[in-house]
Amino acid sequence: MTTIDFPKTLKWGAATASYQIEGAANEDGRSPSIWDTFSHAPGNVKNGDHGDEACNSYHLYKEDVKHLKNLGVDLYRFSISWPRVMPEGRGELNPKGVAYYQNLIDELIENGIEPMITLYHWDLPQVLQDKGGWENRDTIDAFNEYAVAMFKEFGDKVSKWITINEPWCASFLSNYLGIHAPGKTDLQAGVDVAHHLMVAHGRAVQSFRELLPNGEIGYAPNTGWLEPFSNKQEDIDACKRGMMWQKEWFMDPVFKGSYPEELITIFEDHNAKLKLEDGDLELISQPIDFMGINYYTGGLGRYKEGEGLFEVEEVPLDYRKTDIGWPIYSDGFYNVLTDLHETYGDVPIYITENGACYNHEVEDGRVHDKERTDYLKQHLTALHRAIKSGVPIKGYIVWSLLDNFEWAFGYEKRFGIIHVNYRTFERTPKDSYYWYRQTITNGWFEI
Ligand code: JJW
Repeated sequence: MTTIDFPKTLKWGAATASYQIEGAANEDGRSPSIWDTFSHAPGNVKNGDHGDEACNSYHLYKEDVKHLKNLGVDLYRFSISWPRVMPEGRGELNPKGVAYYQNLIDELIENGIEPMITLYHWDLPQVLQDKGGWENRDTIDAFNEYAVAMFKEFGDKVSKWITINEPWCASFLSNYLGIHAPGKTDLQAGVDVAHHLMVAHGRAVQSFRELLPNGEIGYAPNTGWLEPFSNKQEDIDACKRGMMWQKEWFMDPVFKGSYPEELITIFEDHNAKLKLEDGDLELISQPIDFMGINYYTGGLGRYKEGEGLFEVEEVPLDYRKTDIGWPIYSDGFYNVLTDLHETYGDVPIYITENGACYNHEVEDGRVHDKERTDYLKQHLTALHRAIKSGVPIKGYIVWSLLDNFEWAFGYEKRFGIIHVNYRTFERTPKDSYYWYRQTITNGWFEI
């Protein structure tokens, strides 16, 4: 038996995002987001699923907060729906939309749970997409207007803020690979959106410093881990390029004030240009208070001539996979964290997402999701090793509190520690919820 114990100061949390849980898509003055448009267009989302009702958390938030309270978390990470609070994309606030988040925040604080707000978790107002979305630099100004309005509305009660969630997904997965909204397949669009998201991040950080000098702000990039299949230099280099796309491309500008030259060249070889304007890198590289890391999966990679942009292929060895098909690779989590610490120094880190997809259903009022608990144990063990290595980990936030709308996979893929019945909206805490509660209470577990 080994005891895996955590510092008393480590914050525990659970996360969700607006479009994935709220529903009430057409209520109280919310305007459509790019995800409403994308999910309602045939062929984009499994089974034609969309977020019109989702988990109905817009109406059931008090019940969700009860579950958070019972779970014993310190933090609840949720996102604000930009088109709910600012239906025109900029300008006027929608009082009913603002009231929803005001009520949610009050309910959390009354129950001793600290809110952590994500400003952009992919639900761009469609009215802004109609003007070019994140490809248009004007969207940077619109985001700043929205962010400033939120800092003013909620900054007296909320001190932890995240600008952008998973910029790689919101740019390349959405505009180059075409898998997420708005569903484009244009590398130049991917490169433009990636850069504008990072400038928008920097602009919002700048505004935050003026308005809320005592608060904490960061962003939440996602990265997997590619381990070289062999020690051949070509495999090592291929994995490095693959990692750069998710990791260095979105972290070097923030922590070093530059983009990786090697990738700029590869993009140029594919006729996509990084368009930098004066002052962009200064904005992006402003000091932040923490880095959020979203980690789910990893595996082995090797060089393959002509494979994708970076000539790297994943090697399918027989790692166990979660129900979404992602290999379980907890050593990669440890490697990501120690690597970030070595590369970027002592920036405080919150694990803003980590969790597993398993599609267990309710049996006699219980959900026996042992596989999810096993996944969490493995990844928390890797986290423990990173903490012991001196990586400044401040918190761990599980994805997700609830089963929810898993983007292009729809409702079929369940990441919650609480089961949701999508007909009745009934919530049923899973076995992993009770395991996580015990771990939070104890501050340790045994393996
Ligand atoms: C798809 C890669 C093809 C979310 C994907 C890559 C395909 C070459 C989970 N994180 O729901 C999906 N999630 O909202 C944010 N993270 O396709 C939160 N990443 O390559 C969760 C990554 C993801 C993905 C999904």
